Amino acid sequence: MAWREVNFDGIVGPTHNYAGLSYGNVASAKNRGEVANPREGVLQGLEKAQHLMSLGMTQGVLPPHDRPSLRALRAHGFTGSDREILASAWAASPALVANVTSSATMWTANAATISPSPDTADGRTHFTPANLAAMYHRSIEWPVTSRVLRKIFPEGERFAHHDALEGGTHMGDEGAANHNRFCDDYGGEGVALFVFGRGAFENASDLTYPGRQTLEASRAVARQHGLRDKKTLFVRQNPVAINAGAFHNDVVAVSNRDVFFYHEDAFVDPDTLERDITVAMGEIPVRFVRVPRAAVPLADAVKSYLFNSQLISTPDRDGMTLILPSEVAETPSTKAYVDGLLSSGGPITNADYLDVRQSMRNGGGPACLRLRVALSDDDMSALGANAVLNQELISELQAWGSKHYRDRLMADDLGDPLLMEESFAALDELTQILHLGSIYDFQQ
Ligand code: SUG
Repeated sequence: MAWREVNFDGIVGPTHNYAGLSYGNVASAKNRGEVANPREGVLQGLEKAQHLMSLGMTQGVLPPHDRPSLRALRAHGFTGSDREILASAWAASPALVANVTSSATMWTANAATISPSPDTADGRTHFTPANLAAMYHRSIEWPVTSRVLRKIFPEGERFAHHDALEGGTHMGDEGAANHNRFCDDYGGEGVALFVFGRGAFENASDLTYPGRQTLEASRAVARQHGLRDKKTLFVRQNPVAINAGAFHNDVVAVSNRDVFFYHEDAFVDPDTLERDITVAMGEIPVRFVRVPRAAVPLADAVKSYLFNSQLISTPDRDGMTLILPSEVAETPSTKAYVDGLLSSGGPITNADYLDVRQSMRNGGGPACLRLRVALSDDDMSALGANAVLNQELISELQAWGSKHYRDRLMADDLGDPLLMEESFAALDELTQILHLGSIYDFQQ
């Protein structure tokens, strides 16, 4: 049976803006207060999805969430009609409104951790939505994320869903951004590598920025997915990388099948890690592409998002392809490195540069915008909703975004009731396009 990796990209939401909400995320802090262009953002994201389709990849989408989150505002004690809730919350705390209006759900690498069926004890694909407890604006995402995932991957014989981990920041879980899976073919048994920032019950005094993911959270996800001990590894992210702005491991490392492309400073002891991965993989050799800091300083890796690229196997190309943000081509050290990499005779032979600047300014590169799911032909036939793209659907989404989205959004606009109403109207229409049913609170 044929297997494939499907990338589910987060659709940029109509309230995409630069509120500087993520401490430890250098781009989010730097661009605080800038003017955002949600329409350009949604079209850039769809363009990326379209590019992957043109390479023969199967491509899906996940919808943005309803923002402002009236559910969150009600939980803060605001009452009345939708307009009254927004007006009183805006009068009380524009910062709170900015948090509940963020379009951060576009970064679907943080939506969930997924273990495909060859790796799990019960032979089903397991999903745990990430609690994203480290950042308030993201901690409110998981209930809608879970509803969406359950629509697309119906619970039952093939797919199993868990709730997000309880326990607040002690059990902080950031989803697939801190998870890599090594395998030969996608349908073969894989090795899961979970990367954490700190222990839940320790004082990580070596961190200046938050270590968002804990070891205990990673272990809990692995346990509830039924992963095999010998095929599951846990490694701490290098505090040096976190303190340099790599708030998720996918800012300094990316894998695909048997290839691991990562920065020398991503892990404290890369030699031991390579040995552990090699042992866990058994017969299947892993190809490591370790990028030395002498070639690419850590600061350039974080600034350009070299490692936040998508590393993919396309049907028509022999070697693997990197889907990189344009910033990599504009940073001399990373551009030179990639040029050399392609002619080095190694596993990565192609590099495509794409413009996702609206997302990049909030610290979200190509890899942040996608959630990977390894699926068999039978899994594909069991999917619900209409979230896998074809040319017609992508054109429909482009027209939908162009019609509904503003081309200019600033912090001062977030209290505007018209923005809320426009956004809900757009999302209501989107649920019809994607056959998602009523997933938003305003539709219940
Ligand atoms: O969680 N930025 C996101 C970026 C997530 C990137 N994802 C991965 N690396 N996989 C975050 O820090 C900024 C929103 C703002 O400031 O308005 C934000 O949430």
